[in-house]
Amino acid sequence: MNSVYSKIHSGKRKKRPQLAVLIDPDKFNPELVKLCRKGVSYFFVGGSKLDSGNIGRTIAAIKKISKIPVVIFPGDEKQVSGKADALLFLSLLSGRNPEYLIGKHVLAAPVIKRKKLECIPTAYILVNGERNSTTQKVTGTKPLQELAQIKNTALAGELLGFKLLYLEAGSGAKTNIPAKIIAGVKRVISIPLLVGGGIDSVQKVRSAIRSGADIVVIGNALEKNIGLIEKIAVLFK
Ligand code: 1GP
Repeated sequence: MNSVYSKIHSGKRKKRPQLAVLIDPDKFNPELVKLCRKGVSYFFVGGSKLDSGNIGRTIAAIKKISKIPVVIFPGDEKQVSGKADALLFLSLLSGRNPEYLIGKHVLAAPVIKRKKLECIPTAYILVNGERNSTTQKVTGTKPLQELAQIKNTALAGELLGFKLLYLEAGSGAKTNIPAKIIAGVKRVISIPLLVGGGIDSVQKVRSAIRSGADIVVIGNALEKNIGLIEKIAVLFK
């Protein structure tokens, strides 16, 4: 089966970490997409305050330039478009807000089904956060701090049947996910591990890979400096 999930899974099986470039449609820069060639496995598209029209237009624009699969990383239930190759169906397991655990999913489910979009159930865990991230504000939840709690939450996600685990430090976070937390979570789960938030240098990418990230997600740093993609992409060839 030629799905996005099988591509992710095959990267993990072959121990070949993959890179996802996150594009916020409000800050879409076609020049960045043009620079993404070898080394970039996915475009993630999403943002906290967008509608489906916005998402669809951005995906169509990316697809005109590039053949790299586009995956929706939705900020809310309206960010669904049949133009994407897949959607990460995120459940915010670090929080206790029912809307972000199941409520919004009930609203999005019939749309996803109608659009025949590949849907990848993803356990989403917000970690650390020295400042109030957008995710915290929008969802009204607090990030997890303690390693034992993070590991147990990750494990619960896997046992509940989620297909991916996403450790999130928050968009533009000052502190990215520490190596110790990535490595600790990696030891207890067998599903692919995504790591993102505040990764803005080659060193931080290298550290995430060494600690066990199967997919490293980068957004803000590339919006600020598109030239960084070439230095980072070589780590994924
Ligand atoms: C945010 O994890 C992603 O949801 C990427 O974060 O924009 O800080 O790279 P950055």
